[in-house]
Amino acid sequence: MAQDDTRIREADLPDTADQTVEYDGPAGGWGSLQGIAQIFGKEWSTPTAIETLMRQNKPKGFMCVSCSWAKPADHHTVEFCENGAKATLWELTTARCTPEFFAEHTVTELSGWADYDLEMQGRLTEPMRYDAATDHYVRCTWDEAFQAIGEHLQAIDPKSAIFYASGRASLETSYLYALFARLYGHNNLPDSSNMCHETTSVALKKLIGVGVGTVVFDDLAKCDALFFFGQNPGTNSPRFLHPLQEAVQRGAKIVTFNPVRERALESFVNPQSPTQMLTGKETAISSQYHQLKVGGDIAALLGMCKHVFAADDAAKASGGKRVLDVDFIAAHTHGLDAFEAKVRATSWEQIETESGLTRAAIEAAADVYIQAERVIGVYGMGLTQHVHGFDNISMLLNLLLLRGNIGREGAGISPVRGHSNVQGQRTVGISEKPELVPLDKMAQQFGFEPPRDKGMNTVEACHGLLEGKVKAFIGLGGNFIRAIPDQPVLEKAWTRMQLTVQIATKLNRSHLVNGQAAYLLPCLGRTEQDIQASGPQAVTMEDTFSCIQGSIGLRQPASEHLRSELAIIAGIAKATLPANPKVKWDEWVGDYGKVRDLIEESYPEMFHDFNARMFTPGGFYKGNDARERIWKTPSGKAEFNTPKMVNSIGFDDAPGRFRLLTMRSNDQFNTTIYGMSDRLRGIEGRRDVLLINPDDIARAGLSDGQMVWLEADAADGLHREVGPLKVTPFRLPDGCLGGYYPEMNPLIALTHHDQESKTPANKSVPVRIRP
Ligand SMILES: Nc1nc2c(c(=O)[nH]1)N[C@H]1C(S)=C(S)[C@@H](COP(=O)(O)OP(=O)(O)OC[C@H]3O[C@@H](n4cnc5c(=O)[nH]c(N)nc54)[C@H](O)[C@@H]3O)O[C@H]1N2
Ligand SMILES: Nc1nc2c(c(=O)[nH]1)N[C@H]1C(S)=C(S)[C@@H](COP(=O)(O)OP(=O)(O)OC[C@H]3O[C@@H](n4cnc5c(=O)[nH]c(N)nc54)[C@H](O)[C@@H]3O)O[C@H]1N2
Ligand SMILES: [Mo]
Repeated sequence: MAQDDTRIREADLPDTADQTVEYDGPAGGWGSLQGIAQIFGKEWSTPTAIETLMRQNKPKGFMCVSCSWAKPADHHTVEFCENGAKATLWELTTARCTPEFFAEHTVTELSGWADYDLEMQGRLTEPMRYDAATDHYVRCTWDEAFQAIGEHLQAIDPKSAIFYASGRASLETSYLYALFARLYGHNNLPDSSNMCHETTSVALKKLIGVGVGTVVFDDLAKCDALFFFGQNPGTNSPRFLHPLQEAVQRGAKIVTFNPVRERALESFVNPQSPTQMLTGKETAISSQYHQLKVGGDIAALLGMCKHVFAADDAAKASGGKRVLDVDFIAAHTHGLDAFEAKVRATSWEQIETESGLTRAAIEAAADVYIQAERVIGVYGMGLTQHVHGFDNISMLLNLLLLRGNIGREGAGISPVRGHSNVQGQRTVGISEKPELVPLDKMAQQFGFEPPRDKGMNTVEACHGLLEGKVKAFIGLGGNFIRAIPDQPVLEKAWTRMQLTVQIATKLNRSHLVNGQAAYLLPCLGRTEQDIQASGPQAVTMEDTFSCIQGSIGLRQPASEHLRSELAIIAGIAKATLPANPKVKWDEWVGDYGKVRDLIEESYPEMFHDFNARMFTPGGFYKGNDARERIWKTPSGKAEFNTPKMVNSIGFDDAPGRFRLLTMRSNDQFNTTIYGMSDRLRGIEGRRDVLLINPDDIARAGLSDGQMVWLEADAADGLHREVGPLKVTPFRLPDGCLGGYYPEMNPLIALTHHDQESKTPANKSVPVRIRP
């Protein structure tokens, strides 16, 4: 779309009627522009905001603060989407959350406010200390904050501290944060990835030897078919819709498995195409859409594999071309026999019951798979956030391995990552797993003995907190308390900590639940200029396709008191740790290029010539062994995994028990709620809804619009409830309910997580409805 088209005023936009149940329009199109205008009204059309947006995701511009989608070398004039624009404008807001604001409201009062109202106060402007005597946040200087935090950290056992990171902070900041943790003495480095794609990091690492996807951006233009399992590009990675549309237009097939009919996977109008915008012509995206049961993916994938084996049997019998890639399987894989036996032993009847799909539907999907030479399997939280999430991912991998779809152009497995640098944080050492970090190298680089024991991940940190083992928490961004399961229980335990420190751009719930000493430290956002001793600084990020790219902020900072995340980490570290001639915090803050040199020294294969390559258009690729068919697994091969169960939910279907899936709306970025419109699902004006299909409404004796409560039905029997919620008819499979994240989080038991990675199982929570 031409540059002028971004200057749409609200008045130019068509009205959309309030629709409570279904939205028939396509994703993208005018609706996406209106979505931006509705929230940002005045702010969005100011010339400087437009100018900022035009620099988004471009070489020498800044990288989107929203998701981790690729920033292609061959970019569009407007290389941002509805949600990327919202995230940027959210950071550019003119509202300010100042010390005067905190003087007017006690923390207890603020903790009664809605999440939305908290963030609406705008950007934090000055470092604040919590004063328990008056229950207010009060202004303090940076030096006071650093000094006090350093003294608290010195007074406790380092192993009782948690250093959390939400996946936005740059590679430079993340590297230093992890280094600080280890110099101080622990590996307790959980990050948002522990609630997100940790299942991927564990499953893919174990089965193909790399913890990330094998697909690169260019593969999208070369595949013959894409299979979508539980990933919603329309809301969560909207720039994905362009390559999807192109794929459809050149004849590639898209097949979707999702309990929810997500609009963008059905059809799309490209806001970058003037013709499509004017004619309203949509591209149909999925050629098949399979609305399976929540947790039904293992069964659906077993069924597809069953059909592949049957087709191969027929080919063998008739002497035709084999359907299995037998050469690939022989040379590159291990474990086919056990897996094949399981597939053959699983009946179609069981597959149909567990998936909620018919045999004919599953066979139709498998036929697309068989006919395609090059296939990409895409997935998101719909596979990772289950009790048997590991097996979900392994099943998608099994299907791909049967026809050699890993390690070939135009084919592979593609987890779509969340936060803009969540994958990169893991790459440069933010990990509770010491075996993933080059500790020997770092010992040498910085002349110290790093801790070698395993640290706590997110769920373990929460258990540690409940057991009283955790004494201090530092949050590098994010909204930990709101994102985790069992929120009310953990909030109570939280206040027993000796120290809590939050580094943030905006006020959120996690800042209102404080330890005995608490600090709220405001930082620069990625869109803002970061000037240090050697001049303006750039930072780097890794996208979902493992490409690393520089980002330069250009805006005037929201307040003169803000410091960069890197400078804040360095400030705390310097006040905490004894002097070490090899650890030069001031020098590193003065020139981030020196931090990149350190990263290069620690990880020479991925980061050679880091400073020289950081502005490579499209980013530089860090490499991926599985893509080269080098399998760094114990067997030296890619592993078929035989699932022990046929669904991923980890509980039984008792009478009256439902499977609740927690979802993101089109108007939110995780716990940040931009507004009350879930346009692509036709839900407007409220988030306190319980989505349920009309048959289940009737069966449960409820009525449309009735207010009800949800109660957890967890194995531990503890009482957990959320409500009241408005019963809202919505096309979902029988026995499945939908509700919004994070409002539903008090219903999720901390112990309800993926068995292998401990990723909370947010997509299938056992609940009951109480009228
Ligand atoms: N605008 C916006 N963008 C975002 C975010 C945001 O909140 N807002 N969050 C960012 C982050 S951190 C992340 S991790 C990503 C998340 O992006 P996604 O991975 O897309 O995550 P969700 O939207 O939580 O869920 C994805 C889909 O899984 C489906 N699903 C639920 N249960 C099942 C199931 O059992 N089987 C199958 N096959 N599907 C299922 C849901 O209906 C939904 O369509 O997005 C990132 N981008
Ligand atoms: N029920 C349920 N729970 C879930 C999920 C789900 O699907 N269902 N999804 C899970 C997933 S995938 C994830 S990733 C987690 C998300 O968990 P988090 O990453 O912890 O949470 P966010 O909501 O992304 O954090 C938002 C806050 O980050 C701060 N912030 C924004 N920009 C910056 C910045 O540039 N620097 C700093 N320092 N701070 C900044 C702001 O203060 C803002 O309030 O939630 C998980 N929880
Ligand atoms: Mo995420």
